[in-house]
Amino acid sequence: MYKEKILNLLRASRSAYLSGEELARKTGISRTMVWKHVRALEREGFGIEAVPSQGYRIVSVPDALRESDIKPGLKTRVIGKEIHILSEVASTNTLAMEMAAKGAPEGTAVIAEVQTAGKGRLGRKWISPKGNIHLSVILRPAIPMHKAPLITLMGAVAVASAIRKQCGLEAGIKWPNDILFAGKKVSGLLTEMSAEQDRIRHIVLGIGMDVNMEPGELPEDVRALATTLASLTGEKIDRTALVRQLLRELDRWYGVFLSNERDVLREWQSLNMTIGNRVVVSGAGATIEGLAQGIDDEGRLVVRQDDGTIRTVAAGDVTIVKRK
Ligand code: BT5
Repeated sequence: MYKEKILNLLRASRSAYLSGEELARKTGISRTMVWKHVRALEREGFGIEAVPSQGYRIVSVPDALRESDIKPGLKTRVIGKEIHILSEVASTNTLAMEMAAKGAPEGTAVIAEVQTAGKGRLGRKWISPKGNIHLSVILRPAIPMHKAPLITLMGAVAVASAIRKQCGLEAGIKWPNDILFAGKKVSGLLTEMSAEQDRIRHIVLGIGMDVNMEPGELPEDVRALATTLASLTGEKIDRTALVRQLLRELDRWYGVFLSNERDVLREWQSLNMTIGNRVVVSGAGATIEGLAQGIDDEGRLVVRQDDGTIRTVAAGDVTIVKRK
């Protein structure tokens, strides 16, 4: 427990040194004990620099995701109360849907290092190599079915906020499910649902993030449209810290969503980079072109065509043809 506290303090201070004295004071143990725990962390694969007059700081972390690193001090209300980590799975979304059907509690998170059959929307593939984050959470909101698409928007807000907080990158959202930086995709979301009549049984919100993978892992056509957080920041990302931040942001925004979905829509608007631009929306039957005017209460995209007709689109792929 003290070891985890020390680790969390060191993680939180990122590149700044924390003195042995401060660590001892904050954890309530002696400086010698602090040193012993630091040594134990080193044996677990953490690179910790110790400078006599300044203190300790983390210089490298083991890259594997472990529940024992993610859980301590997480303090979320719902999300991540149960965490399942797998080294390999076909798809975390498929597994989470199965677990949800068998009664897994709300907030259960399924994480995989590698997916062998990662899913995108509309039967597309999500390439899921080692070094990235593949996470699905089980949700059981008491909302009518037509509100379910808002869960994707809520998830996008949480992902963009986690990236901003953890990596310092001002990522934006492209309707409905892409997180972009400088026009390139760093994360995609896939929401699946099980429902009967108008009652939602459960929703699985799946998040794929391109974090530390080698860009060469992606086929050339996809590579041209994607990027990784590591290449954007120029340094390897602490995936554990990022997963923790993501679980916290999901917890926070899911809570906001349940109490007032308009607050989520407002935040989405401020992070979005679709509205106000000329767009082409495809994949929703006919292709629609026009000005992306906004989103409605159900998260659908409202497009004004050149002849003045207003079209509302529930699903599709957006290409921004002209920025405002
Ligand atoms: C998405 O679909 O963006 C949803 C991706 C959701 C992935 C997560 S990972 C955890 C959970 N478990 C799953 O099985 N899935 C979820 P869509 O908007 O349809 O985009 C798919 C398209 O993105 C593909 O057709 C490729 O062009 C491109 N793509 C595939 N892999 C990519 C990657 N790793 N990074 C960026 N783009 C990728």
